[in-house]
Amino acid sequence: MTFIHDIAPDFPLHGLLDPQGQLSADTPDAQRDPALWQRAHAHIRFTRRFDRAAIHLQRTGRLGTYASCYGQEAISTAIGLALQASDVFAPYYRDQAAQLLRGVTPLDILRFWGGDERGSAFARAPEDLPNCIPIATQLPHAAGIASAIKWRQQARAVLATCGDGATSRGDFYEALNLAGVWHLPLVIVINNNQWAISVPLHAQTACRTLAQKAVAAGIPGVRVDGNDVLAVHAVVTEALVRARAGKGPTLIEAVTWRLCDHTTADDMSRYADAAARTAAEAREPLRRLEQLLITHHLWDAGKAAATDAEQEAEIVAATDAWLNDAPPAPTDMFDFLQAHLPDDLRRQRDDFLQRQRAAATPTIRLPPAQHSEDSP
Ligand SMILES: Cc1ncc(C[n+]2csc(CCOP(=O)(O)OP(=O)(O)O)c2C)c(N)n1
Ligand SMILES: [Mg+2]
Repeated sequence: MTFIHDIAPDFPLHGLLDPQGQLSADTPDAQRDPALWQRAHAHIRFTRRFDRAAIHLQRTGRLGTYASCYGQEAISTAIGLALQASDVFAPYYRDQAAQLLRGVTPLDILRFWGGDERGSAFARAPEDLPNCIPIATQLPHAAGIASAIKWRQQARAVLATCGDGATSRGDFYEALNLAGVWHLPLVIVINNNQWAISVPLHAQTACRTLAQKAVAAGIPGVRVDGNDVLAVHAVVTEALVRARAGKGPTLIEAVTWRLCDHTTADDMSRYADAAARTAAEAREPLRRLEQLLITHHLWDAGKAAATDAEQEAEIVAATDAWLNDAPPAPTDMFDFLQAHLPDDLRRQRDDFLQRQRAAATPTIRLPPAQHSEDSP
């Protein structure tokens, strides 16, 4: 008898840049390009700086709940660098790095986490989906977009992201199955940060890897070191090239560790082992990239100071723009909901406007009418 476990295919962890900043001998030419290293490095630094500023705004009561991406920036940065402008990106809530590379602005992101609908109306990435908070619902949407692209015979790909916890949801399996059976130009990248809020991966699934979930959908599944921006860039680029060329979908599991609280509403010290966190910190993505640049004389204290000043100025400008932002129109909650409001919501909107106008018109308040107990 052969047990299914014995024949489960193996999913090795792909890597190019190790935690000491050593580049593997089999690194493809595209990932040997110092311009790519510098771009990725500058962007991870920028995203990290922006992330800190957003947490600071939340901690001082000037931003709503915020989901940090600290320690996981390499995955999203590689995605942003691998996507072409004509592709479609369906993010989840830890994809600040890719969104910034797609032309979503820091102000857009602050507006989003501040509860302002204008933060999802990206001027420079109009076809990308807005940030997705409901777990995994972006994945069937992405499969739908991919099927439209296939129907129109366009050489474009859709890339959707999700977390490890999201892979337990029906939406994940449905999207994957549809992508397989319809051979869709869809790439799904899982940010496996080992946690779904306080639920560790081993309590989430009995699977040894998340990449192997591709097997049931009949599509390729790839496992990559999510702290290695060059390896993620290589596997995502390859999957996107395949998708655009009509060669079907890919599932990518990018393995990392959530070095931050789930959101600013969480305190991971209550459930995460401090030693495991320290071990994970040693494998974070920025230091190894910095080491690679130093080895090739592309990074030094002077460059750091100049970049720091430039990035700080950009973030201060975005923060100021957010703090001085004109308030959104209250009708935004209707107007950003659906392209064509159904009648009941249209009536609610009209009613809301009427009440608002009435509230704004000063009225003389009369004392309540006197009436006897038995009046109708
Ligand atoms: C449909 C749905 N169920 C539950 C939640 C509450 N929730 C928010 S984040 C989260 C955990 C998600 O974990 P994972 O997919 O691993 O992503 P991560 O936050 O770790 O990046 C849950 C259960 C939600 N937002 N949507
Ligand atoms: Mg997770």
